[in-house]
Amino acid sequence: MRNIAPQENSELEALEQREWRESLDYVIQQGDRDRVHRLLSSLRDYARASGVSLPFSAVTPYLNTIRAEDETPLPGSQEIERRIKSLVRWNAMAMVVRANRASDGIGGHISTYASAATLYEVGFNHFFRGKNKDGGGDIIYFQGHASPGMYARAYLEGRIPVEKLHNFRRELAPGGGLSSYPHPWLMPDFWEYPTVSMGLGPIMSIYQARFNRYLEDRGLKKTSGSKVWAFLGDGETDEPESLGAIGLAAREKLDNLIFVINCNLQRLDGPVRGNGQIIQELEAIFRGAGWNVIKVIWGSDWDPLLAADRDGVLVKRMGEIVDGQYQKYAVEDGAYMREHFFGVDPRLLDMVKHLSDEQLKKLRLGGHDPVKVYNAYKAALETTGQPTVILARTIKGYGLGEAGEGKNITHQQKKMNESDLRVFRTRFGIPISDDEIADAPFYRPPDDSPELQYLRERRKALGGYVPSRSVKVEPLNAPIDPLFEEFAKGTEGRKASTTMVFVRILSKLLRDKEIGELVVPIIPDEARTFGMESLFRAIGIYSHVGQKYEPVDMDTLLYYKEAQNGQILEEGITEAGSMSSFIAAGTAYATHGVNTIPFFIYYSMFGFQRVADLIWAAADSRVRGFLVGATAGRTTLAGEGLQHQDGHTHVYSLSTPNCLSYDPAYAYELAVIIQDGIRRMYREQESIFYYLTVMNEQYEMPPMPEGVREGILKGMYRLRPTTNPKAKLRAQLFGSGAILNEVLKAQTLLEKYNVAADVWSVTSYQELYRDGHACDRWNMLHPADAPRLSYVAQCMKDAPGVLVAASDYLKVLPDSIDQWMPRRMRSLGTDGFGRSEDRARLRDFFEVDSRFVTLATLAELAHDGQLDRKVVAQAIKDLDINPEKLNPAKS
Ligand SMILES: Cc1ncc(C[n+]2csc(CCOP(=O)(O)OP(=O)(O)O)c2C)c(N)n1
Ligand SMILES: [Mg+2]
Repeated sequence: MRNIAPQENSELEALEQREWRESLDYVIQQGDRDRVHRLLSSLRDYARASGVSLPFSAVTPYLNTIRAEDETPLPGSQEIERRIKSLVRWNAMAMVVRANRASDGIGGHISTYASAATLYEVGFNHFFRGKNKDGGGDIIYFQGHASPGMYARAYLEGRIPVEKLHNFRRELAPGGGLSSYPHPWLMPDFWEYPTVSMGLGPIMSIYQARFNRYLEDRGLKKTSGSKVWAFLGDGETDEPESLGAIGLAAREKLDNLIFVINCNLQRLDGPVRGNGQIIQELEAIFRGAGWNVIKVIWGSDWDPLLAADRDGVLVKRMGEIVDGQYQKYAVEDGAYMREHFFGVDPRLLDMVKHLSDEQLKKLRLGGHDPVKVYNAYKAALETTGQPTVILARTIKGYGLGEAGEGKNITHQQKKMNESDLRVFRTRFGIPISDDEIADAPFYRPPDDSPELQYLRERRKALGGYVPSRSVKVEPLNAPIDPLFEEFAKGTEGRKASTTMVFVRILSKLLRDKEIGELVVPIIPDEARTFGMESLFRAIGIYSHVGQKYEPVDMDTLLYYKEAQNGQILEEGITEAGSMSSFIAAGTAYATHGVNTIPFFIYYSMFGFQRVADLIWAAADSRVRGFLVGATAGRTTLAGEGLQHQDGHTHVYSLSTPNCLSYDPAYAYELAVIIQDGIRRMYREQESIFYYLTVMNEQYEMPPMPEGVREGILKGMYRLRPTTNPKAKLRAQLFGSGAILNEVLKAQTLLEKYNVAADVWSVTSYQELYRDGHACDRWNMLHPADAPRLSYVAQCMKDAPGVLVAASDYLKVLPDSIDQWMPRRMRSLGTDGFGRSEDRARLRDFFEVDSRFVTLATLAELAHDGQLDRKVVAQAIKDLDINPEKLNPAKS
């Protein structure tokens, strides 16, 4: 090979480049872009095959994805839309300012909505479909901190009266107020999806989009007309939940899903990526995951400059500025921009010499330009086979000027002084006089003004107002009671675990003609652990594309069957994703008018402990369904040890007000709870959901005693009274879940010490605790009425003897109902870290087996002066208990 001198080399290269470009131009001019695609791909493959390693790049230049030449003009009146937007801006700002004047420190956010106003207004005027549109309308996750903007718009729409605006963040004010953020629990006619815990909106929206497909594929509801929009902040993308499921969205080709990320480059404290570029970073991540990425960085003002950028110097300059510096340009004046942005290259300076400093300052960014945003949304809607993410560049606190625009403090800005208000008013042309401005009054033009007429007409054409929540679902009246009858009989000598019983209940429900199709089993890669693999074949695993392969176990009875009408949502190892599916299925009664009944079955340890915030969002969403924590119990799940043995999720679950928690021991208890749950949630339409723990210890399931149904549901009932009620030494023993059997054994052991004990099954300390407090509260508030008796007190009215409770959970659970007990109660529980061991040793270690229940009862009797302490000391020997053993609560 001949050596080419560098000079000669670059000339040759320039020539080559020109020739190649001309060839490409020829193909482009033919108008077939797919051909260009194929050509370049084949060239790339050829280069690779010839040993040329091409650097990987997931990013495109720092430019808008949609070229100006490819844009369509905004339909409708841009001018009226601008005026509407200004009014919303003003009222949103005034709401926060007024709230903080009325009540200093009440909070609220001005700058989030200020930066996102165009992103929302283009949606409201052109895209967001309301419930009256075919397909049920769009599902929209509004960014939580932008809520003042949504309220301000609803005020213009006439949906929220001005009194409520006065009471923003004052929900307890007479007449009610507006909740700080989107909370369906608090505003059930308005908000549909809670979003303010950052990261949850994005992941919920992904699984919602997938669930929409599921409903359609399974013939339950036609949803293909509906889009799922998720609006999120750029700072929010740091939450693992925000990006953690984007792979699923691409894999499932969810073209019904659109993310809009408001890239104002700032979060609460300061820049999201001061030293980097969040837009480029997100582009790479989303493109890598297989999403369609649309960048909306520059507004139309920049189009002529870019058109004049023949050498690519402007594009190069745009791409080399880091976000912290871009933020600086936002707060500085035009002269600074000229000097520091354009000043690095005479060609750049030349490009803007016709623009004044003021004009430079006003060069709009893409996210503030309705035409750019409109075209991005339109392209997203037209995209097939992929979800779309729109990365829109904006300025945080846009329009606040000196009061906060682009400043690091802007997120926390809640106040505006008179001169700030005046500037804001003038900038957005709000007809409020100087005399009134100091008050920051709300402004709504007359109903027949062009703005309000336009706004109403647009919403009418798009199918009604959003956000708006209305429940239009028929109560489920199918007779389900016969399904549960067999469980009252017990297992007639056979051993079974409550997990096995649960699977049997689920299978029966699934086979039921009327409600079977509504059941949605959700499992995060744990079906075999829970013995649920028989469902694979019976009802199939949902897959939009069916099964494109021959499963290795095809010749077996229980093969791994994927099907387009499959019913199980086998989510893989993602409790967060599964929980998001649970929320989608458990709120379908409101979203889609379909009573789907989700059962999310998971390792109990990886539920409340891992995804409690999503469970909180589920509760806020008024979800219905059953969370089933399987292989539960600190000492019942043998072998697994510290990370898997759950002895505390029942304590977590108590914190969720509309979640009913149960720790049942027997088949009939579980059956009664599920049966009643379905009645309450789907027939009575109560907004509650259930947390049930089921265990893997197998024992005989007894038949259901007479008259215990109510007790099971209320939280406790007398299971086995003593045969010797007249005995001198008496005790009441309380057992739950698998530990109930230990308590029953203790009842027999205690007979040797002449102690006669009654045994109670406690199915829910949480329900007992809630009832006790509700009762006390009522009594406190109604001193003239006959006092009510808590359910615990009613049960214990004539129950003699010392009180000892044992469960496989923290001692605090029994302790929580101590105050309604007639005497002090001694609690045994599993405080501490689990161990890898067998059940017997674990129960000895945690001091919850029959021996410890016996010992605790004797110790209580001695404490009471009814028994000589020597008997207790002897019992310690008899029961082979080491008094110097480690304290499990601390070791
Ligand atoms: C899980 C969670 N952590 C922290 C917060 C507190 N918080 C509220 S807004 C905010 C900054 C938001 O920044 P970004 O997502 O960029 O939104 P922007 O307001 O800039 O649009 C933070 C940290 C929260 N709401 N949720
Ligand atoms: Mg931000």
